[in-house]
Amino acid sequence: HGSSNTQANKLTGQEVAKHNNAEDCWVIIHGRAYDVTEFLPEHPGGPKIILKYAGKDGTEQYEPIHPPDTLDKYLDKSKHLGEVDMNTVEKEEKEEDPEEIERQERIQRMPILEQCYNLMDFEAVARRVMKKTAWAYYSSGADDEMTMRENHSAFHKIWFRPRILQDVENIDTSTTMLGSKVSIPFYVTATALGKLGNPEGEVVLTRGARKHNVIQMIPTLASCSFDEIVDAKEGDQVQWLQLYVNKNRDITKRIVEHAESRGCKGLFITVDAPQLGRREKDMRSKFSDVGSNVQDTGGDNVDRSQGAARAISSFIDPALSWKDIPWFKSITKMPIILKGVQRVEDVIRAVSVGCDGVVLSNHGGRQLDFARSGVEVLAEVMPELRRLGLQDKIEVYIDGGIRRATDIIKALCLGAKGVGIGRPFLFAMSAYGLPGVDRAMQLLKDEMEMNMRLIGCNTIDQLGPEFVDTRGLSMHSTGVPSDTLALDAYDPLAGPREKAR
Ligand code: PYR
Repeated sequence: HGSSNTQANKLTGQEVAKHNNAEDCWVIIHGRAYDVTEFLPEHPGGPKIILKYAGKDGTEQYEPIHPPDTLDKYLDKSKHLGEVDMNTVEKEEKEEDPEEIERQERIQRMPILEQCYNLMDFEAVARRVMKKTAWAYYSSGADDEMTMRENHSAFHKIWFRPRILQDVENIDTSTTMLGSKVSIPFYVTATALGKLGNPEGEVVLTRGARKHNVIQMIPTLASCSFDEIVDAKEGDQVQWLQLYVNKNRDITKRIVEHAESRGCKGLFITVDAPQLGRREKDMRSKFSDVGSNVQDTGGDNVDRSQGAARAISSFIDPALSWKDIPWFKSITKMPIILKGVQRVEDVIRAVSVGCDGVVLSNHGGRQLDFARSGVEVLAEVMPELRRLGLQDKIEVYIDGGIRRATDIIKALCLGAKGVGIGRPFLFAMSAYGLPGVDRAMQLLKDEMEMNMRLIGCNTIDQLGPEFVDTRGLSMHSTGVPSDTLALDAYDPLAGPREKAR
């Protein structure tokens, strides 16, 4: 390309535009040109999406779904062609997309933040204002989405047995998780592709977590790089790492060692996703433009037309097994927690191989449909651990469907050390940015204090199984038909609705 360099040795748009096909493909990302011809068949998101930008500027598509170090990490330096004089690059005429125009109108009519009174409200707003593909990726569950909905409704089958006259003037919701003090027993669990919801991505959650003194679990498949998310923390703020285990264990070892050196206080190995589930909403939205945190060049037979989840996950090792746990223990001093345990036998096995914790989770209903809710599994696990005298050998967490502080309290009564919350913070961030995340966390804190008071407990260690009635928990059918007479008479709350059109 040397001959065509113009002023200040920059490439011109015209020069780049000549390399516009599968045999010879250059693209511009953030003002620099790259020769991706040989990389095309290896792109985890498939070659098609790159070819759409062959000879052109692909930054806008690229940005939300690739951590900033992607090109340095995965494209040989010889293919980095240098700066482009962006004044010489033809601006694409953007067609007016009617869907996007409508979305912008909905954003204009968004309820103000103070109209959101609970976590569901953020979700209702996010649904209206997010880009369709982004909403589809975040909100989708596996298959018929039975487990996804069960996660939330499982909490409706647990009822309280509050106690009275306890002097509940002072309430303290603080506790510890894996030895770290937190102000309230929830953590921000790992969720992928944060920049789909907010241009700044996961660091927004880092800031929210800091403000409220809660722990953030950093996802392997974040939009921001791992280091950006760690750099965004302050002081003694605590972060954990969620790990997808790569077929190439050298890569995994590097990730784990780096996380430990950067101060991560827990290694959460995802064990419920040897292959990512089938999320049809995501697939339907034809999310072909993906490739977050690409860890593998695997040009094998990955089907790349199946939505964001499939496209970003081809590196995950389905051969991961119990035999690997000693190896993890040999490469890190971080506590090891298995994320995605779904039966009591596996909790006991996790104790016996020396794990420090488990997260009873079905991955937000995004993996095996008809997996039971974390809270139902919890109710099965804790009595058995107590019977075996193992209850203090391991910290038990749950995630999935938690939308209210009463859900958190129910889980803690049943013996959970804490709960993970994922989508609600993503939706708060997508709709309202950091102020949304801040408000969502504050709402949970306020609900928590009030409800602790109302069941008659001042501190977290007072919560126990005697405060809940779980007899309905194993019923997977709806016990009570809807009261249609009452429905006619009932005035629903005015939610965060849009103003009249
Ligand atoms: C998910 O989409 O559920 C991932 O964990 C990547």
